[in-house]
Amino acid sequence: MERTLCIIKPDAVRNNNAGNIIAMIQKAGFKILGMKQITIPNAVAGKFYDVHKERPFYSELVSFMSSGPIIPIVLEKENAVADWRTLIGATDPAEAVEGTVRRLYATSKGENAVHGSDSVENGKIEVAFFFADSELA
Ligand code: IDP
Ligand code: MG
Repeated sequence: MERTLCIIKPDAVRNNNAGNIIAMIQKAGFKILGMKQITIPNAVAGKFYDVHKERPFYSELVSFMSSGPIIPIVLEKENAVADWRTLIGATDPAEAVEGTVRRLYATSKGENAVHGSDSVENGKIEVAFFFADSELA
């Protein structure tokens, strides 16, 4: 079984879309192994997105991700990483396929409702960033 990290981002929590997104996750057959609502300081958001530190949108992204509560969720399923990316849709909601989370709930390329790990290896690293083993069912 493969694991991936989902984060319901501050825009989606603020807009009360967390419940709808969790329903989509469960309908798609993912098992939720861990979930919590937290607010992270700028420094923690900066560390999580360290790989993007040279990108022009980095500081905007870091302030956004620390602007309010987020809900990190550990998902498990066969092919979890790729299947969650498919359900999320493209980074830019204007390019996201009909019925995807971002098409439904994202407002812009930056404020795009959810995160998904981009590889199995990064999934492991990102799960460990937010959860201790003892927090996972
Ligand atoms: P992904 O979330 O689809 O994997 P990445 O390229 O890894 O997209 O970018 C990480 C996050 O950075 C995006 O989800 C989005 O919140 C933000 N981001 C990406 N590109 C832009 C941009 O051009 N402007 C503002 N924010 C962006
Ligand atoms: Mg990414």
